[in-house]
Amino acid sequence: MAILCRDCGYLEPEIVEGRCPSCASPRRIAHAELSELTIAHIDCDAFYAAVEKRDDPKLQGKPLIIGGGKRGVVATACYVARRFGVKSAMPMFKALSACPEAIVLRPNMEKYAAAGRQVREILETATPLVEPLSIDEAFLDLTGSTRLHGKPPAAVLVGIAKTIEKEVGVTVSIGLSYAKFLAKLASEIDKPRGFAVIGRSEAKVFLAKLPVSSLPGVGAKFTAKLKRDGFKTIADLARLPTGKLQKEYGATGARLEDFCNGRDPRSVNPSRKTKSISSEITLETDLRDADDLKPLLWRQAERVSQRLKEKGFSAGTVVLKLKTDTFQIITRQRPISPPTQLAERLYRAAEKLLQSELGQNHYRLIGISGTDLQPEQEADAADLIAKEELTRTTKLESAMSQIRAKAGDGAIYKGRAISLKNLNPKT
Ligand code: DCP
Ligand code: MG
Repeated sequence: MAILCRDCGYLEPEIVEGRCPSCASPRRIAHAELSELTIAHIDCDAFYAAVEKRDDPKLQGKPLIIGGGKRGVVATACYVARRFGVKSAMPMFKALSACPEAIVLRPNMEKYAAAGRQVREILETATPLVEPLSIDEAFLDLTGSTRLHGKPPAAVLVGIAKTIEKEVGVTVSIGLSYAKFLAKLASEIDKPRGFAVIGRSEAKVFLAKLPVSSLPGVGAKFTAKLKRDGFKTIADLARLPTGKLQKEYGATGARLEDFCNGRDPRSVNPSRKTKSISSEITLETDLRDADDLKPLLWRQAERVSQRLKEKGFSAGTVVLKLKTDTFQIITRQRPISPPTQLAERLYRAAEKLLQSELGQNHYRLIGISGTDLQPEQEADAADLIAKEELTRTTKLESAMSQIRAKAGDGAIYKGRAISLKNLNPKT
């Protein structure tokens, strides 16, 4: 039975009672499989709130809720506020009646995205096998990394948690196991600043008592169906004969049979498919007029077009993103057929979407994404667009790309982007 110090990562092969012999910390974790387990899930604690507390020492120790706005719900609450029963997705009025002294802040997504990226970069120093799941969590596969690091994954993970605390200023919880979904369940066990292990020896016993909704892919609807069919806990599923779940629920059932028996065939997959290509700009002054917004929109269309071409994609849907001066995010989308790589076509679709949003708000951010990505071979199929228009647009755009490649990004603007130069945007 090995024992790991959660503060300094010191790992002893045998349990020695008391504090860590290396750093005297009492925070130690013992497990027979500690040196063998390689799949980890790392999740930041009360992420948005942690970033805000990092940036404002006056918030330390106080109950803090991030949320509000039009939706009027809690995005997250710090662990002080959670003691009063405040939870994510709770209506704000309910949260404030549970914890009237809570400080409420609106989310600052750009800040959280930057912190999330920083966390990811630290994870990637330990292994290239990092699979991000959301802004604040990722799976890591540290199989075969013991020689490189000179220590087993459990000790490497302690180091990662310390680096994140020091460099990003937020804390994380770690789950360590041999399978992805078990690592994710483990990271929940001991939050915040947690480190929990689920080994092969206890996986089935651990799972048995959990509700079926703890399994990946079992959402509210499927949970209700399983309940109607008499299955409440994972043990209820695990005791079925082999093949029964597949017979009842098809491929989903087969997956469930794996999970409820502590098996997860999914590997940690760092190359998550690109789902969208986007470009956005935050403005120094909030803008509302078409004449000001359209040149910016054109510039984003050009950037998205450029990236689509670089990555060999075309976009089947164009999404317009706007953020109002009160930080509400508006997204509007429109299919584009045939899919495109051309700035001109991206722009025209986005412009139509923008047209319906004009006059209602001042905007502090405007952006375009190309989603529903298709291979570039399907882009701008000539027989489906007026031929003359297509060749003119393609020729013009490729000439502009060439000039930019030689002379830099600011070298050439199409007419509608000229007024950009006067706007002096932030990014
Ligand atoms: N989030 C949100 N709305 C939700 C849930 C989450 O806006 N219903 C946001 C706020 C969270 C962030 O996503 O800070 C990460 O989600 P988590 O579920 O990991 O929650 P936290 O990190 O806040 O808390 P925990 O310590 O439980 O992980
Ligand atoms: Mg989290």
